Amino acid sequence: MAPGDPILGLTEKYLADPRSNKVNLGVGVYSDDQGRLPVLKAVQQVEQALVRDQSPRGYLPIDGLPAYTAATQKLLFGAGSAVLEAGRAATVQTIGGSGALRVGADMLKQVLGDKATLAISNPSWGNHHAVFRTAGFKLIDYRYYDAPTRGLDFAGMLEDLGKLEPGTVVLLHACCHNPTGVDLDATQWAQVVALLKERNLLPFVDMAYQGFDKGIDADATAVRLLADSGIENFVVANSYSKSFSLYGERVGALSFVGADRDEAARLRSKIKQTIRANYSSPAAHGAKLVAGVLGSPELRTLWEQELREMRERIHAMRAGFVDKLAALGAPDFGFINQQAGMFSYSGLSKEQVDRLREEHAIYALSSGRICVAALTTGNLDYVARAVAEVCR
Ligand code: PLP
Ligand code: TYF
Repeated sequence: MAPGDPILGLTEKYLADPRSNKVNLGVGVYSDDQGRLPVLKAVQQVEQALVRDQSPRGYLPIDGLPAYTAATQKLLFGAGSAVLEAGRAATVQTIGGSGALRVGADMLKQVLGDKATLAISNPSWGNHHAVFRTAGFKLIDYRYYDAPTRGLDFAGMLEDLGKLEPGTVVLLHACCHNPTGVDLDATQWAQVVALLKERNLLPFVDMAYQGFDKGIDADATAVRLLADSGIENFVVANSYSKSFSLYGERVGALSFVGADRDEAARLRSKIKQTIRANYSSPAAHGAKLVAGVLGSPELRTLWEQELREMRERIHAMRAGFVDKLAALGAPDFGFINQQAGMFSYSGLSKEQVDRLREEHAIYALSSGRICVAALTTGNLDYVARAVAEVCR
């Protein structure tokens, strides 16, 4: 038997739990205030049009739906970006953000050969290690999370990145760091980008939560700074699973930036070769939904509004949770308001997490990671009381 996925395995346990007051703060999925996975109105409108039109179901090109990849480039780099004007970006549609990571890893491994090494934040999303290790990379950790302050060990991060061999691939979370919720600010990003350039490192940005903290452009700060940095090559994997609430449709994209238009064309040919030998071409439906929303000014505005509602609900749940815990006399959880996105490293120990599950039917990861996007006005009080109790 292969070991199960620690996050998805916990959801299986949660689903099998008969207690009616159960709460799943394990998996990273956004719920609305009724505890349901939202179906965005903008997405529904495109889907209804697709049903009406009943177009033929041919294969997509290897690199995906052109309207989808073009719209993706504008979201990542910004409309009017110099990288896009110069034709330096090769973007392909992938099977979710995970597929983007894997296609990117396979392609880089083929190019870099035995030297292929990836530096990963400590900690990081578990699947990062699995994907790059399986693709044949050597993995190195760089310091990131500072447990005593529940914040960023920025000095340690710079020191570790500064010691990497030139050519090392550096995986960076664009925003809403999974699992900690601890992000860099714009000034810190500028320093990291300068260091990556000086040390000739290859940036690989994973952006799975664009729009979930500050907004579409602010959350893309790392990508925009890299684009303006003069660094010739970098990679972006992005996912729409969260920002369109389209988890099961597997919508993501992989972008390789080259020195110029010619290099971008060579990069595209290499990525297509990797995809062809893997799954041949991506699935059409989810890409049509995203492209339909982003291609219509009205639906795009509606989507941005729905995305804003999601991030504002998360901010409100963070604030409400912190306030309730303070009112219950729990130790200070104020740092949760400083963390970004769906996750928070709560600082709860494995024993406290076990007690939450066994005594209160509240599921969290043994690392103490909780998904704050699963808190609702209906379960907030219950969860805060249980957390305060296991902290006593
Ligand atoms: N990258 C990070 C940091 C994630 O948290 C996730 C999780 O969903 C992904 C990538 C993968 O996204 P997808 O579900 O689109 O494969
Ligand atoms: O970290 C999470 O919870 C999300 C969802 O193998 C997820 O990224 C978790 C595990 C996994 C795939 C997606």
